[in-house]
Amino acid sequence: VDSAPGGSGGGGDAKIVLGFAQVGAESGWRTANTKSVQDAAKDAGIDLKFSDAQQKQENQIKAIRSYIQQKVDVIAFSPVVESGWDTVLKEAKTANIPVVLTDRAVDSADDSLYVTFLGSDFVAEGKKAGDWVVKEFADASTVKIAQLEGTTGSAPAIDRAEGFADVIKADPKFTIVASQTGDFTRAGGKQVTEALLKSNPDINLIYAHNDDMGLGAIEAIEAAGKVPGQDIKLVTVDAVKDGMTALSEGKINFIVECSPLLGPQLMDVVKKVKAGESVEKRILTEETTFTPEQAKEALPSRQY
Ligand code: GYE
Repeated sequence: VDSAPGGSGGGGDAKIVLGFAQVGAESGWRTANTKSVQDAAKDAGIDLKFSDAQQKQENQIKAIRSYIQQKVDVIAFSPVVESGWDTVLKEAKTANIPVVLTDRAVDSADDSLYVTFLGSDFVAEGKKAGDWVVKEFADASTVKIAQLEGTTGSAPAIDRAEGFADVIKADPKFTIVASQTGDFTRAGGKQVTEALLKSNPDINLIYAHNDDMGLGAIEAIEAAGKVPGQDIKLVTVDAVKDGMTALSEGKINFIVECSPLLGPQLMDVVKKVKAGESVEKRILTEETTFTPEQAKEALPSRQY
């Protein structure tokens, strides 16, 4: 008997419809994250509506509004910056559409505007980078650091800077002599580093908020006739394949992992939310760190 209510003639339960507003395609991390979300939706039998905001908040807001209009079951998004979301989140709430934050957080005071936040602890990542720097430069008397920041106002840029600063401030021999955004892109990292090497040719270390900016920095360092990983050391965050390759070659010295494979966890949350089950307000992803030796071992089986 064909008794499925509201189905579109297929005879089964109607599929869950998920609207996902992605940040963009700014980095290797983001590409892997998008693939993870798309593959996991397929595996879970969830109907995914996907949009790419090209790193612009206004595009993300438009996408979320269109998902509200289409009456999707759940909205998930990775907020490009932390602030400015309350209005659109209230619109979703009024329409009774639950919102899941993935990867990046918002700074809204009212946490009833979203069901949960699924993603990494970016402050912890910054601390891990700082801990490595403290050990690596244990015998140095002064250490000049340049920081390549992620997208201005984004949770990972704010938190990775904070965690790192917290650790290195314990010893005055560490100074951040320059800190600028490269917008999480390779081109941005290259451009900022080019200028930086002119104004601060004697820096000892670059801390880049992601691998892509670190890879851009490597190009700029080599073009300036210096050896990345030796003349100027590099520590980055993400551990995507290109970053891990540079690490295994000694061009990057240390990488703090940030996993982009959030898709399966996201689909679990979406199913639970749709079924009216409760979920944790904060869901953390598990991560590690890599040295060049560990990168060589991990690379052959690396998924992204
Ligand atoms: O580290 C960076 C990407 O939000 C954690 O965004 C993510 C960051 C990631 O562009 O590569």
